Amino acid sequence: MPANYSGTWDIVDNENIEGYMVALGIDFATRKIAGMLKPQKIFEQDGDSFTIKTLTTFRNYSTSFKIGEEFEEITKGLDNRKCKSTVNWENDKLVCVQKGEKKNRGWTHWMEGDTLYLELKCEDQICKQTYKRTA
Ligand code: VL7
Repeated sequence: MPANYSGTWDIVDNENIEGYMVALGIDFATRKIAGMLKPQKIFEQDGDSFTIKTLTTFRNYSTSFKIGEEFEEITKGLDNRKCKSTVNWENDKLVCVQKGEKKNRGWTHWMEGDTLYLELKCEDQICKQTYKRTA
C-alpha cells in the first residue's frame, strides 16, 4: 500500500520561495505578493490518482495526475509555462519531473506523521516548504 497523502495541510515554513520564483522569471511585484502567502494544500488521493490543490488568498493552483503517466501541465497563474510532467513513487515519496524550458524543474513531497514536506526546484534553486495536517 502506498502512502496516503489525502487531507488538508497548512504551511508552517517556506524557505527560499524568493529564489525559486526568480528562477521561474516571476516579476518583482508578483514575487512580493506571492512571498507573503500562506498556502494550504488539499490532497485528494484515490490509489495512484491524485489531485493537489494549492490554495491562497491571491491565486489557486490545481493539478491532477496518475502515477507514472506523463501529462501536459500548464502552470497557469504561476509562470504560465507548459511542461511535460510525470509523478512517480520513490518509496513513499512523490517525485515530479517537469520537463520544459526550465532545467532541473520538479518537486518532491514526503510525509513524517502529521508533517508534510515539499521541495520545489528550478534550475539551481530549491524552495523548501513544511506543512502541518489540519484535517
Ligand atoms: C507551486 C509558488 C510562485 C508564481 C502566484 C503565486 C500563487 C500558489 O507546484 C506546485 O505544487 C505542486 C506540489 O504540491 C502540485 O501542483 C505549486 C506554487 C509555488 C511559486 C510562482 C507566483 C505567482 C501561489 C497558488
